[in-house]
Amino acid sequence: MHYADLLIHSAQMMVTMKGFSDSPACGEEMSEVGIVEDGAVAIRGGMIVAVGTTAEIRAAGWSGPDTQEISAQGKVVTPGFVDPHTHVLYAGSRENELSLKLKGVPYLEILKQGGGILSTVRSTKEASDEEIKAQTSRRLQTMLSLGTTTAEVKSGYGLMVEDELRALRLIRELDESQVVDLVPTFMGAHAVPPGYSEGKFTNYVVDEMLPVIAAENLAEFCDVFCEPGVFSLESSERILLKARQLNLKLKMHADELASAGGAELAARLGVVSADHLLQASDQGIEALAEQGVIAVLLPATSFNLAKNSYARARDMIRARVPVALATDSNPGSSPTESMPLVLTIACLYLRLTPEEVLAGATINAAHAIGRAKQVGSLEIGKQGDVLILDIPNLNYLPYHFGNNPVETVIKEGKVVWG
Ligand code: IZC
Ligand code: ZN
Repeated sequence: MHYADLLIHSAQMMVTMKGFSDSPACGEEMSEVGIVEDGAVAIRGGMIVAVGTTAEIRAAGWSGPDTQEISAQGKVVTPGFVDPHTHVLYAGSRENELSLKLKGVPYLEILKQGGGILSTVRSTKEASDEEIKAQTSRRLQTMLSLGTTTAEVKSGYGLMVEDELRALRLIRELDESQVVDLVPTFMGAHAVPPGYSEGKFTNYVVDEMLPVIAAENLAEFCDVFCEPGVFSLESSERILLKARQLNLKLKMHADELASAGGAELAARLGVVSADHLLQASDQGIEALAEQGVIAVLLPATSFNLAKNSYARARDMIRARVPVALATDSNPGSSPTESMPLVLTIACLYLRLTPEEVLAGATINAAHAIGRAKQVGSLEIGKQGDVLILDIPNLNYLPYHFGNNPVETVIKEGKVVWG
């Protein structure tokens, strides 16, 4: 008999999210979270080998003399959170923009004046590789302590080819040197740098950057900030079509600040995910549902922009668009690393249930970054990425906010935090 290396047992409530590894949970499926009472999960060689009640797992004899056992009595056990949209690789911060925001200066106006994204481009360029990695490692460690075990990370604070390549190389080095699994996205089309028109920079992204980025094999996805005043629908389409030709998977920042047909374009291109979507039209939402595009919603960004405007998550779920949730962690519009905070805001302001927010932060998030076969649920054959939450039931997770509900983080069968 091969015994487990780790057995987590006696969970008051274990939420498995099982059954959605092939396609994301849509509509009422987002409430089918696979709850097991008195739950247990056994891990061997970093992978889940058994999931069930404590009695079932004990009867099957998974626990041997060298098996580490952790009791989750009175607690909730879930898959590790997957954060499918972050911009965590950068140096510096932008707390100076807070007073501008409070005076009513819009986010895109700060960018037009050479601040915003362009200010982080400058502070990142001035920093050494070691400084960028040290600052980003700290953010990733905070994310891990808040339950995130897998995260997407975008480039986009380089804008010029050598700086974007550097960012993607640093993401790869960080993936190897710290615990959180990282999925790299090329986002050279994040802002138009000084000295370029949008058209000229789009040509540069398509003709100069994308071929080099694809040849270096450092990115899995390509993303674009598709927004009036940043990259138009036409520019975004050109960039994404070229990226697809070069075998990159596609994502889009769509309809965040203005309703401009971003969701419709995302559906027409059949991107993996369309993100933000605060201003998506009814037709746009229908089109996303028809194409099976995942809506990655970023309610902490809405909260932090402080305009009382949130994505229409209920309409999306009613239309059977698969919904995922992310932090959008970035120094401008969402300076947080906290998935638990995102879950609370999603519950209160996107009007999602505790079950739906957990589906959005685990299995649907894994689908949004092409990792649903590896992570996002507690099922045999998946990575042993597990959270023990010091809460008595699932409702408590979004209910008690502003603290950290995570007691223990297990990554590939090893206790890595708590
Ligand atoms: O640094 O402001 N929205 N990109 C698009 C961001 C926010 C990141 C930033
Ligand atoms: Zn973003």
